[in-house]
Amino acid sequence: MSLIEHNPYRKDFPAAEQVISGKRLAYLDSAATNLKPSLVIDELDRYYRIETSNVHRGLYWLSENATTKFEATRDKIQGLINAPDRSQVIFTKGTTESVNLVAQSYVRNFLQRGDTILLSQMEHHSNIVPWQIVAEEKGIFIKVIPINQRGEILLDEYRKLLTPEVKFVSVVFISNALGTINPVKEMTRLAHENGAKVFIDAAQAISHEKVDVQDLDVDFLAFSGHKMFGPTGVGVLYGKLDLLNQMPPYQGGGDMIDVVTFEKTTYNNLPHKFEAGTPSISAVIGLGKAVDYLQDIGLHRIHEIETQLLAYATEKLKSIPGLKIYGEAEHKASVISFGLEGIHPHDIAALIDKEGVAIRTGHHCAQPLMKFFDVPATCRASMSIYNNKADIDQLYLALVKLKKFFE
Ligand code: 7TS
Repeated sequence: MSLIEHNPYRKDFPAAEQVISGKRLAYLDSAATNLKPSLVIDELDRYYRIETSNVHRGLYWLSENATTKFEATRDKIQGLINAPDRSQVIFTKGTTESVNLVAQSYVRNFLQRGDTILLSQMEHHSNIVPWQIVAEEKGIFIKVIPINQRGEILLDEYRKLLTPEVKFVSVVFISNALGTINPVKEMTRLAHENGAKVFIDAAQAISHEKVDVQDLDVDFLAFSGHKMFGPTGVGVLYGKLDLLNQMPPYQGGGDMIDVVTFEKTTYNNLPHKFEAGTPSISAVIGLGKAVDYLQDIGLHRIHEIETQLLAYATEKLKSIPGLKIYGEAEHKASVISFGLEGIHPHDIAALIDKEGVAIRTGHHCAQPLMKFFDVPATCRASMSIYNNKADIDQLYLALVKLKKFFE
């Protein structure tokens, strides 16, 4: 347990070591957004302090420098996810916008009335609602892949659902609410055998798991910069080239055009066809540093720390009488959803906040999942590479104190 006793990466995150209202902070809400390492913060500072300028237009040094850094992030992301071509990396605002882009540009144009989309019971609202909006309009059906009480997808039921009408499957790689790591490679293979396209929501997976788009053979994949140690306001959509080339633009504006006349406009090539307007330049440049940071540490090390954190936290929390954990999948990331018998989750979060513990409480943007477990909300402690044993001990002691208060 030495890695989580003296976590060597904690010092890289200035926000990890702070005192709020007299209490040491135990930040256990990394599934919502993770803390940022100094090298990302410094890069943002440099951009705003010295290197500010727009991209893809100026012929002066500052603009060329910003463009070079901006496009370098695309190359880094291409390497990170092993995309065959850099033009398959499209910058969006985040996972949510990436889903909306594919719903509006692909599903709206390439699915027909009577077709079916499959989603799992554990999806985040942003991997439900954008498909629903198009489905309602176009007369497309949505069916749900069921899960078991441990929070695992029922693969046999999924196989049965794959009928010829199913043209599209969208599944989360790692559940934000349960931590379940889904068998997305196998699910993609089965969907393809059925002739369906596959979208993977890798919002949580990108900082915990190997995400190799060629190995997974997915058609589309999305994630957000702020959940991989990068800034907010930027995310990525990856797509297969033939699909992206066939798809019409999602939004119109500057940068996405080739020639504009009032009679007819022609569009730019990939990836710019899908990047209308001034992008979140600082966020993209900062994201480049986040990729460097992730790769310097390496997935092996991330797994090592997170496995220790999950094991220790699970053991501590389970020792509290009346505490129930939701989601005990065999393959699970460092997320623990839980409830305490007789105490509303919101009371738990509000009271342990007074002890310096930051966790998320609520439906985690996964109301259908809460309905499945028949609870209005859960508490969620989610851990990342900067957390240590003391953070978990602080959560444990705050919960024990809270239980005494309610007795
Ligand atoms: N998909 C999953 C699995 C997520 O966890 C989230 C955000 C999203 C999609 C949407 O990402 P965004 O960056 O576009 O907002 N999840 C959470 C969460 O668990 N708590 O706050 C945000």
